[in-house]
Amino acid sequence: MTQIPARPFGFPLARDRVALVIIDMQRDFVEPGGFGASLGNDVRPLQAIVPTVARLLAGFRAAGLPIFHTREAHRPDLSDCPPAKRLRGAPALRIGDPGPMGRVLIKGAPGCEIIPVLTPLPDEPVIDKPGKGAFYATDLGDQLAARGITQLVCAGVTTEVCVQTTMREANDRGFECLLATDATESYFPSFKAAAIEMIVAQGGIVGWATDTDAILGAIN
Ligand code: TIU
Repeated sequence: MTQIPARPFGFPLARDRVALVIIDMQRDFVEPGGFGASLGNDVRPLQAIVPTVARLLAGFRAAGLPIFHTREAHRPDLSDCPPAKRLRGAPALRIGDPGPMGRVLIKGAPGCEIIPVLTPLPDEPVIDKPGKGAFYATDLGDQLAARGITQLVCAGVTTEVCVQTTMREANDRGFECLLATDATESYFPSFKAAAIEMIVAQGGIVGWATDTDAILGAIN
């Protein structure tokens, strides 16, 4: 068994049971004028990880390993968006409002699409999720179980919101999760750092963390 150098200790890679999950690399989070920006955030730090996420994606494709993509995406009638989520705070644009990239976080809107450089291939499932975690109200768990996947390499945005929530959901479902630390980003550098520490603390209470080179070195 290959061990990937990681924190808090080597990740015991099971090559036949691992998948990459790229979380919410959508225009709405990464580009100006989207949901992330409407919440008052500077999106540039998220743009900076795009080449690294692309390298991780290319490595999984080259290795012939399964890849899942997620999107935070709601139905046009907002029936899967609780008012408590839509009405929270005072964003410049709420979920469902028309913005420069179409309706914010609504399936089919240009802003809801994954950024072009990371466009999923036809055999790579795209999980539309109404929550922050990718398991809540989706069939991700069933899809992973059907393929015998028990380990997730996690990347995407934002580290302490949708990525960490998804890792916690996965951890509780028995998955071993490895975060690619340079293929994830937050609008808040200190939150990213804290999220990584929370994940690896206490003997890997949520999972493991390492960089993209370590992961690519093990799978290819
Ligand atoms: N606001 C924020 O940091 N994140 C989200 O709302 N969604 C995701 O993290 N995808």
